[in-house]
Amino acid sequence: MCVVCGCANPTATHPEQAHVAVNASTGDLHYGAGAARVSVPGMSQARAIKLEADVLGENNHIAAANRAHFASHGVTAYNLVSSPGSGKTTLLCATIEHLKQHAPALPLAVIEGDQQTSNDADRIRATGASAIQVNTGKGCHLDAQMVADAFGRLDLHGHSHAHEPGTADHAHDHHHAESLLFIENVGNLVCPAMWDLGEAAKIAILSVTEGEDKPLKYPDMFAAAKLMVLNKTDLLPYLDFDVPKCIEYARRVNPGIEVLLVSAKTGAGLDAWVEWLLHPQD
Ligand SMILES: Nc1nc2c(ncn2[C@@H]2O[C@H](COP(=O)(O)OP(=O)(O)OP(=O)(O)O)[C@@H](O)[C@H]2O)c(=O)[nH]1
Ligand SMILES: [Zn+2]
Ligand SMILES: [Zn+2]
Ligand SMILES: [Zn+2]
Ligand SMILES: [Zn+2]
Repeated sequence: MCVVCGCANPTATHPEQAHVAVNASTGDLHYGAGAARVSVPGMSQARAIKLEADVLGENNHIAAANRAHFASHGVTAYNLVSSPGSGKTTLLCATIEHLKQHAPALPLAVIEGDQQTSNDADRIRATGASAIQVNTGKGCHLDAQMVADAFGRLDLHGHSHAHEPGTADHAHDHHHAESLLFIENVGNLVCPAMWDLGEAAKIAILSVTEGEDKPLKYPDMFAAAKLMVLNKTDLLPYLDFDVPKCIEYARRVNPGIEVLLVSAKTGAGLDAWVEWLLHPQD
């Protein structure tokens, strides 16, 4: 039945507002069962689909330009996505220290996304690496334009030549050394999955304190990720987290997803993690 007016069949009665599916035996509500996979009060499913296509279409256009721009500078970009507090910044700081030892000549930089504060960019800059903080205010994810704007301000971009303002066109190809750009997205396991930033890969960081069922509860994120990093493994002895089950859940939503176990705190697993970052195609 429809929760809005109590009628028996929302799909039949309100074809433009088929926004919620109700489980007949439990009464559970599913607002993502319609064609748009999302419900917006007062908006039809068709309109929601159109709006999403328009917004994401423009974003995808900018993301494609970012991807070409990164390639022309020899930059491999990774988009780190997770819930708040999974350890993205801690892992990045540990990764930067690790790379200082093992690949000291490798240029790298970080774009830090958060709603507010420059805490994370300050933590990255304290390692000596360059970072730009992007605050989104009420926004809950980074978009491709934000990344384009931030990338242009990084040393990594390192132009001796000038761009045409507002474009990423180059009159010539760069032959720079390989370099890494880490983009730490806003802590949010939901919508960053939809937003292409021009990255080579999305990397989902899941800390073992969050529960092994997260890939099933937030499938879009784990479906979008090339790699799942299980962080805070130093805490496993104190938790009931089931690692094989978590990996099985992640592969249920994304059969091809790769998995690494790390502790940003102890450094366990960082060798394999850094190896992956340097050779993502292997
Ligand atoms: N025990 C343990 N704690 C960790 C580990 N990695 C991060 N932490 C802790 O987890 C907390 C959150 O870490 P952050 O690095 O700030 O997490 P984040 O994902 O960057 O958080 P947001 O940017 O707010 O989304 C901090 O207290 C870290 O010290 C780890 O491997 N083991
Ligand atoms: Zn109704
Ligand atoms: Zn952070
Ligand atoms: Zn969002
Ligand atoms: Zn450029």
